[in-house]
Amino acid sequence: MTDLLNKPLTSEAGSDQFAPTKADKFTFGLWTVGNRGRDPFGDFVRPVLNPLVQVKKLSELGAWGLNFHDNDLVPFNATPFERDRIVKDFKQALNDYGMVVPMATTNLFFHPVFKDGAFTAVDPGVRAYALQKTMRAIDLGVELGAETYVFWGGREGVDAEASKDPMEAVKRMREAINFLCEYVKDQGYNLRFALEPKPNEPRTDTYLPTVGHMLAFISTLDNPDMVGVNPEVAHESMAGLNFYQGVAQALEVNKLFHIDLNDQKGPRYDQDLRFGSESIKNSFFLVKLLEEKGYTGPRAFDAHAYRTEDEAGVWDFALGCMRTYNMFKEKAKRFAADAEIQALLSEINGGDQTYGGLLGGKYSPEKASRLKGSDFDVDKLASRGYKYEKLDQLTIEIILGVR
Ligand SMILES: [Mn+2]
Repeated sequence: MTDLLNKPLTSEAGSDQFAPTKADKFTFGLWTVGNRGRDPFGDFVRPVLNPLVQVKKLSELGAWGLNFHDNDLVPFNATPFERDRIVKDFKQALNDYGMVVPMATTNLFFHPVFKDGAFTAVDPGVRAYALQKTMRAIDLGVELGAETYVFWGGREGVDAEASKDPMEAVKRMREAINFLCEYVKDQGYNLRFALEPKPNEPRTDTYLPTVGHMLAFISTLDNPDMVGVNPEVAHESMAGLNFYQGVAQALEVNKLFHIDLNDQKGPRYDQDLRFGSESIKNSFFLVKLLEEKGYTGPRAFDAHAYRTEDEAGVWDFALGCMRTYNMFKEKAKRFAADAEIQALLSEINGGDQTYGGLLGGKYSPEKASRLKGSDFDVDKLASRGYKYEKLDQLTIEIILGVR
């Protein structure tokens, strides 16, 4: 490995205030920088990038850690001997370059056995095999230090609607997650699950398609405290939803266990673009939320370089994700420190928030009676100007760097 590891860096991390550091807690999936640019219409455009090289280069660029699907690291058909050798070398590289593995996951979508899904497949043999593969992958993740385990239901969906009962599918998913939670408890692992929704692709429709569906599903599990969500920018955007707001709802109920950062242009196929490269305003509010509202987990990038890029372009992509996050972090600080914006926000949100004691707190018959008997000057309330045009323009001026 020495030759590979001594290859010079192709991109400079930079030394300005936006240069990523390990304190920023940036992580990348092995499948992200390792993405070889294959798509449904064209073959690989980049050679295999050895995981040990990824560890070194990402560390030098300022990343904190790496995530993987079981088969990103250990090939599907590896023997136990090969597995142990690969894991030993990977652990050594993590140690050498001060990198961590905060999250791991299972590939339950690539091999043809999973063409009808995994936990929700109609074939019981496939469902049982998916549980076995996941338990083994959980063991692997925990061995490398993972404390969060992600479930993206890659092919947990349907093409022929008549083929599956969607209520049965949700029950099967619940049974699988319940079983695997018990497995984690049985093993004494310090591991939480994060469920990742996606509305479609590769299946025509995927079960549990959005953050909202997932949060509702989690409340029906045997161990709901062990399970949260892993929202991905592109996935929620494919459903035409406001990612920032979905993440906020998850955070508000302490269910944001992990987050997959990338970008997406409109409700199309899953583009996994460089973070902040397209939806600049939504990305700004997302970073502002994560930085100001107590999210302490990894800032994980689940994206890949354009198919036009060679290896140098891959490192440009990785550094770009991290620098852009830090630029938005700086913009959020400017927003918080801007006297005019803060005065405007105070004015917008000012006034007696209890409205003379009619709002806030719990229901009481007395409060209900007072509310029903109150006189409201509806015309006065309706005539208010909210100054949102001014506020939004000031926000744009912060983001575009003129304030
Ligand atoms: Mn994606």
